[in-house]
Amino acid sequence: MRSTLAFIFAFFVSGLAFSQSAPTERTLHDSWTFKQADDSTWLPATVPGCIHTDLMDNGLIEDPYYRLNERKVQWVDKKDWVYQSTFEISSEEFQRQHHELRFEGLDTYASVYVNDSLVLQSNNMHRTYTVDVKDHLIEGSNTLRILLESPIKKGLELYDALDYTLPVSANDQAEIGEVPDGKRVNVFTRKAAYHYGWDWGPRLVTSGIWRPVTLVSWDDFRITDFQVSYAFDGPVYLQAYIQVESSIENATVLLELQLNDSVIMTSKNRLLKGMQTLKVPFIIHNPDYWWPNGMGDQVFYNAKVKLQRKDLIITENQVFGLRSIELIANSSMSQPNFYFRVNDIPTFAKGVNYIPQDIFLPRVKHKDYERILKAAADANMNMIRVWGGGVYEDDRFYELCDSLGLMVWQDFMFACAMYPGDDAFLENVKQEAIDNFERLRKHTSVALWCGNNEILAAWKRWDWELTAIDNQSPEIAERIWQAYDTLFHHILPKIIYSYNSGSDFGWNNPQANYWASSPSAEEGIPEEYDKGDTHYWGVWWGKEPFENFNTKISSFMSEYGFQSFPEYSSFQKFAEGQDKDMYSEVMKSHQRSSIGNATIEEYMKREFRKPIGFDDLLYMSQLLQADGIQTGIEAHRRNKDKCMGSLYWQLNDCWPGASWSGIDYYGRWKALHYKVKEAFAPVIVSHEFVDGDLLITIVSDRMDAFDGELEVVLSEFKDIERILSWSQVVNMDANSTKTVMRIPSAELPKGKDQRYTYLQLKLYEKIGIVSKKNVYFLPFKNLVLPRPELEFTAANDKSNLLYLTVTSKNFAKGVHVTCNSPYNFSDNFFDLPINGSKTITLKLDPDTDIAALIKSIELRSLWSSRR
Ligand code: BMA
Repeated sequence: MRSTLAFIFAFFVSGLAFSQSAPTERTLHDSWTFKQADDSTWLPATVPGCIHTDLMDNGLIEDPYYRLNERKVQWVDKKDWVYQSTFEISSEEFQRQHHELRFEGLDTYASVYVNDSLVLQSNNMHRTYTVDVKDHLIEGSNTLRILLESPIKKGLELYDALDYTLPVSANDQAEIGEVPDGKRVNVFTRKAAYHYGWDWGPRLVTSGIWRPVTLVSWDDFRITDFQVSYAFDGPVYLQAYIQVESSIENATVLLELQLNDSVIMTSKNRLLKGMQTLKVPFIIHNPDYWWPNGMGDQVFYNAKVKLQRKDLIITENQVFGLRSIELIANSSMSQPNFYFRVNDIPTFAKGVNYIPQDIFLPRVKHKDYERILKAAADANMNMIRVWGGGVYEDDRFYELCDSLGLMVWQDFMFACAMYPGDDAFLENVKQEAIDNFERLRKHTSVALWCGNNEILAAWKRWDWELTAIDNQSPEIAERIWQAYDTLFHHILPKIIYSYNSGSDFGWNNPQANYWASSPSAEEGIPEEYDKGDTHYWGVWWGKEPFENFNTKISSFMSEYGFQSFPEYSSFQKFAEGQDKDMYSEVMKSHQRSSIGNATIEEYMKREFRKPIGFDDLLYMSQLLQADGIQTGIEAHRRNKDKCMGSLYWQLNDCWPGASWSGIDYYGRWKALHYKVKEAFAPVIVSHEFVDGDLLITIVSDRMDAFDGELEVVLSEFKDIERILSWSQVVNMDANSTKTVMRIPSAELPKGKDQRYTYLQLKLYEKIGIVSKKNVYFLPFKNLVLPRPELEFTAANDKSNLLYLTVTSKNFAKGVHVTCNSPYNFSDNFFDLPINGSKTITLKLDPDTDIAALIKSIELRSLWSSRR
């Protein structure tokens, strides 16, 4: 009796003290400690974070990016680690009806304990796990403990349990990882593949709580998803889908839908216990569309849903742009047969491949996403490929792509390896795909879902299939292929298409596009040049000349690239004076391509004379890379009638070293990024030598026609700026390419010596020059360049910009300006004609010591760098 009374009293009191409130989300990121599982010393930890950064913060390991330190920390991934924190639950919070813990990223084999009860075991860093912890929480202090088991130990168990061997590319640097018998275990663990090493990154296999941990509490009902779908038909017909979970039966709620702050619909709805989807149709007349960068504005609508029952009000927002993006991938042999039609306009994809910005992912902050994606948009790109050996990126990444007009080619996270095909593995990746598709499909920018990177190519073209048949057996080869077929031709497309059709999951438009493998001709058919997308690696891996970019052109060039070194100021951040040699241990270790430094050297010998010093070598490697990739981009764009995409490899780095990137790990733009910006400009003048004749082509991505004038000036490097010139009126249609001038070989260079002369191509419009380019008749090593006699003046005004004017007496190739600033100049690595002058700007922080900054400015050009 006493206890019944006490219960009634407690119920009454709590009923008085607490009324239902809206769902709350509280991150649990404070007071974490960690230790090695078989150790007893707890040390402070950062969550979200990872084991390597915690060990660094506690002074237990040195920075693995510095010199050869990576080798000293390979023990870390062989250990198990434990993370622990406590958090308070107030009596008010305790009384809420539902409590869940949401883990947005556990890396990777995690056992989660709440107050010593095991509540979750996870095995996939790409998934979000949500667990009901209502029965495990107590009022007052609660303990959250997470055991993270070694991914290498777990990987080896799975590797040894399999009675055949899965082909895995050498990007898994098992030898550096000191894994017994060099076993490549990365495919067994749903963890970012590049953590195990790649040909542009170190091997540092992390463990950690790498994304937020949140306590979610709610009463009565909540909105679990809110999505707006639409179809175009003059006006746009939309449907808001509000997924609601209710723990009470027959609750009447008032639903209100707002669009851009105006109420467009209210209704009464009866909620059933459990999950349900409320649908609200509406129309937008005279819609404004979302356009990719360079084609128009990125217009967004803001939908807001409000559910109300008595004094409990729950709201949710969804920002969306209206656009249609169709992947046209038909099997016709006429090119282009693979391209994106955006709002009914065939759109040339100008872009790049993106890799994670750090091995230690939680170090990548919002400002880093902003910096890198803004750099992509500034370089006139409209597409970015999130490559399949990394991670499904942070929400912030996609929000920025939405607002910058960068369409996203999203790979699922599978790259350069055959994967297991057992039921547990397939179920795991199915859930991973659902989690990420549901999270990312809301983003206007997501244009394509691609099953994997280069796996089909490896199986069919790199002879993995034949090797599996020869070294194992035809039956085993068939089993390996079956796993591929099930995953990429059934599980993944089924998820996407069922959302498209609305059948299984209740959602539909905008339609998502799926492509099974990059590169491929069509499903299960490997790369062919006249079908589908291609990765062209004849330049670099095949040592083919840069000129081959002019002819090796497919419908869609989704990868091609060339390496360079980071500049000297970046080198100084990860190495020392004694490492100043391309073949020093440190420089070799910060180069992970099997053919790396020797290939840079070989191409450099084709184009340039020997660099004088080590810093000259770094600089010239960048000019070389920029020239090569610019040749590629221009060739793809000139052939827009048969090629509709150019995504070079790669935008950025995950650590400091030699790589194909255009922006180094420290955010420094290489020559490549500046040249990409020019090569992807809406209108370009471009050239190609065909049988010795010079062909000049204009490419326009503009949405309207324009008239202009092309001028070609034959100049000397010294003495005569204008020997002779040609001009031609040009009329360009919208979204077109046109060869506007052909100068026969006999006319070039008009009796002058090719070693002393070059051509300046300039395209004028009423407003002035819209595009320009220099053309040389010989490789740079054969040109007789004069001393340019460079000078500069610097000034700043109240706009927090430094204006730097560089002048040259004679022609200067590749003028590179450096100084002690974390920012990049507005332009760099530019050429100057005789008596040339160029003003560039640099952002200044309010506390910049301007005099010291100006003192640190240095200029170089090709002339001063080579023997
Ligand atoms: C491509 C990518 C990566 C690799 C790059 C350079 O094919 O898919 O696997 O880093 O080549 O080799």
